Amino acid sequence: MMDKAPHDPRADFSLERLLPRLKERFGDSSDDWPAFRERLHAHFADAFARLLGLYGHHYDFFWHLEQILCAAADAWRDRPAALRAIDDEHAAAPNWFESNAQIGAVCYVDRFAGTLAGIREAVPYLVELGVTYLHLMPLFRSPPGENDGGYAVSDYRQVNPALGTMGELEQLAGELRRHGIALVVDFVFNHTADDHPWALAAKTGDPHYQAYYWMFADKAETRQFQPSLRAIFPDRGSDHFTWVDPPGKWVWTTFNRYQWDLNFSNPVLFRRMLEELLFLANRGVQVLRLDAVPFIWKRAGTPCENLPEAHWVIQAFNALVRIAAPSLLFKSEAIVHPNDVAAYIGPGEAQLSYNPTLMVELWNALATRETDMLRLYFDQRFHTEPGTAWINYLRSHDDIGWGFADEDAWALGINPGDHRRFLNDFYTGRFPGSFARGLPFQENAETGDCRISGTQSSLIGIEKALLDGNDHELDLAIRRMLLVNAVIMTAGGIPLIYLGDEIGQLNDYGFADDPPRAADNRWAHRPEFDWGRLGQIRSKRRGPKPWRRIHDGIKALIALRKSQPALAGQSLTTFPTGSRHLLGYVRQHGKDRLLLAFNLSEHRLAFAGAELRLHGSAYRFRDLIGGTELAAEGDVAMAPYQALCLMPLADDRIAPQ
Ligand code: OTU
Repeated sequence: MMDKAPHDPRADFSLERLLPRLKERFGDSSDDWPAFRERLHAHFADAFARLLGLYGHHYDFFWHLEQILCAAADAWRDRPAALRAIDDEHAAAPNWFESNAQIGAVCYVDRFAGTLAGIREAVPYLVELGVTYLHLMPLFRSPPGENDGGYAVSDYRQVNPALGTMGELEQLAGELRRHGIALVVDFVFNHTADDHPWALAAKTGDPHYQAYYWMFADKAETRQFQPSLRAIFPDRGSDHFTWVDPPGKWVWTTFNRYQWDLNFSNPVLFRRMLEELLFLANRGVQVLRLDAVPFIWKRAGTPCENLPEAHWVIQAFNALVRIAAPSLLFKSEAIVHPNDVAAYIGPGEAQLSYNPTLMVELWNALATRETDMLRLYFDQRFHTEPGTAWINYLRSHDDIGWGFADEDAWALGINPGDHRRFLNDFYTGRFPGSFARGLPFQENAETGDCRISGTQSSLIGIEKALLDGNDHELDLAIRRMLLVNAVIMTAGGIPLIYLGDEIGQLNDYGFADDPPRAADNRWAHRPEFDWGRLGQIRSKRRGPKPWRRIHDGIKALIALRKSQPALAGQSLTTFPTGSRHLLGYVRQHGKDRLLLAFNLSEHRLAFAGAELRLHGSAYRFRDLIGGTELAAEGDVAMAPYQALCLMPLADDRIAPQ
């Protein structure tokens, strides 16, 4: 006889047993309970399966489960009416974020507008730009001095006093909402700052709080992990563990030594972080950017990146959010191998995700003037499930690391290691003929590897052309910039602008003189927003030329995106172009269809007209970027770095008989 798998009696757990306990949280008079109960029934199975997988081996698992569900119940009970209205609105249109009207922007509060009050004053500019999604970079209380740009959080419930208060953030969320802008903030949940109250309690020796982190009395215990870990910030050395005294222990610190990794294998920590997460949801935040997701689960003998349990933690959070704050979305930040990036995006996990792969493929195409790897990317990796969207961007507040898939490079006969060295040389400006002026970030002495810092303008050639006083190069650089922005605006998902890039801001080298920032050259591409320049661009005299051309060009692309329903969603199909320097894709949404064509080189080239006719089912097109009509009788000439957005025009000759 075959052995049957032993029956796990815990899986028979019935939610009914917990209902009386949860109902109590709402008191007698409340109308809130029925709605909560309904969503609990809809999503409990998902939450339960994930929590059982993560914490089922704890003898007191059901007590933890009850505590976790009570936290969800409390959050729903306390959820403000205005946010419940959004919950209803989004329940009726759950895929609102797939609309072509969506435009994202990201900034540091202080560097863009000084304070939260400053952000409120900047709302008219954001509205004018067409922004519908605003990511304010970490704005929570942080240690003074070095704090990794706020990514060391001392208190998730307190805004950095220099920027404002939690009350102001809540007000701002409401004001943004009234202007159709969703507020996005970070959930830095892999680590806290070493002065978070939990860390301070752990320092005094309290074992309850020490169990929130990864702490080891004996260095030998860390050796079950250390050999298989990857150095994220090699400048600080390769040891992931930091000696802290008191309490005389080794603390796991993946990033900087003052950022202590949280221990999600502890169900109490999971619940405490759920409470922080739901607290932020109830302040009016509509999207939480989940920072550093690959690192949240650790297991000895593995790289401790992208482990299955990291996904289960996010899926459990997501199921609980569906119950307690249903309109909140997650955006994952995983800057890893393309397969691993894609694994976090899904309706039951992170609905949104940064798209670092597309970003890297675009910079690669600009450096090489070749589109093969970009096309391979679109064909094989860009597609995601319905109910999800990529956040497509050209650069963030972080460095650029060459995270294309080695196998994609090999498939095209490119040696990935050599090619990464070339890209580093190119974007630091060391490669002969390079147009870029980036900085090498975290150069690894052992491997020679590095990543790249730089603003969009500095990386794309504007800084160099201005320094060289070369008008021809400046013209090419601006065309290049508008070309990649045209890809971002038309490829689907949500395009994300780092505020300042739309007015062409260059690297700011001043960080080198400011001690807390000097060692981190990512500050070069986090300049203070140049409101003076924006004022000039908008003035009657219409300001200095390159900035105006960049700004007007990007605004026109935003307007194009917003006016074309074909650009909603993410359905994208590439087609042959007749040249490896050219890229072509079809965007289709419902019955609307547009053809996009790009010349990634500084040479005039001919685009295969037969392909345009075939994929557009037309001979004539209107180019929505240049505003002209164009006949594809033969091949179509494309100017250096030209982007075409072609709307097929009805044509008698191919009308059905
Ligand atoms: C993130 O980035 C943030 O974006 C950084 O600004 C922070 O310094 C860091 O977390 C720590 O909070 O290594 O180079 O795969 O690559 O989370 C940037 C994800 C980073 C990591 C990413 C991390």
